[in-house]
Amino acid sequence: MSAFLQCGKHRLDLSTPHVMGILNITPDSFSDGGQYNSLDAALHRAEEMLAAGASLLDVGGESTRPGAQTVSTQQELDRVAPLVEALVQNFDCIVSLDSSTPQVMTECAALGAGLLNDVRSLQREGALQAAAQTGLPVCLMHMRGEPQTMQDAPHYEDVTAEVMQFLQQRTDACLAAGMSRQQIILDPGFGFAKTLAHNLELFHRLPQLHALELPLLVGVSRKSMIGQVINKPVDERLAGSLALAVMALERGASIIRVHDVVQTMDALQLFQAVQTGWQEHP
Ligand code: PT1
Repeated sequence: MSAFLQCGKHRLDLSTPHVMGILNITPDSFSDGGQYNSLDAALHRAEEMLAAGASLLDVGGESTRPGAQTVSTQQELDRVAPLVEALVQNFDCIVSLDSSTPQVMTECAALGAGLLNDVRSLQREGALQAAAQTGLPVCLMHMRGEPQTMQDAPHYEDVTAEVMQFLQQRTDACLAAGMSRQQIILDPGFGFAKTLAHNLELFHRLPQLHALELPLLVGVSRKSMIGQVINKPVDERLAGSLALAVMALERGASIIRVHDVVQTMDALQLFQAVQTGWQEHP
């Protein structure tokens, strides 16, 4: 497996794990200066997450949580492009674009995005070609169907085997489109077309995914799979999210996608200290 990802001009060292901060774009509410205010708020949030140690910031203009509606290409571009541009101008960081839309990938890569994160694994018409053209690394994630309907009775005979088979197929499609293995990250897609039992089994069996010999990204922060176990609302899932973050690190994940960067970096540093630093602390 390659020891790094070349994210445009930034090189991400994969010999240690990293935190990807989720940068939400609040849709502009009212007329007066809404655009400036939401951009300004996002930049402040970005600054905080980078100061806390995030290696990447994930920016998306489409919600993909269960039941979410799709947005038009123009809407997505209007939301995401100004933020990608401002992040690249203001910070020396890797901007990950959370998008499935070829035109958005192309435009945001030109603005300096460093990673393409697609929950649809480049299955939209023209997405493979657009992504390959950028030369950027891609994160391929497992999902079935579309966010709007994906939680309607998902069924698997063997969720781990079927997720792996899907990710292998999408990897092959990327290679056929001219990408190299050094550009590919895999993500089992927690919370996407999976019941709680599927999510838990997949998490338990995460080490099996290393057979694909590619870096893994895990996103479980505040998700309903945590809520279903501890019976708590989304704003009370921090400790649960941290528990799963550490378990994902133990199972070899390279990148953890989270809302709470400060707390996850603490957990990651403790993980790292135990992994490598114990000899220096007699
Ligand atoms: C993810 C991910 C993502 N998750 C990647 N990108 C979301 N690579 C967006 C719930 O059950 O895991 N990996 N981009 C957010 N999606 C969800 C899905 C949010 C499910 C919430 C839930 O609560």
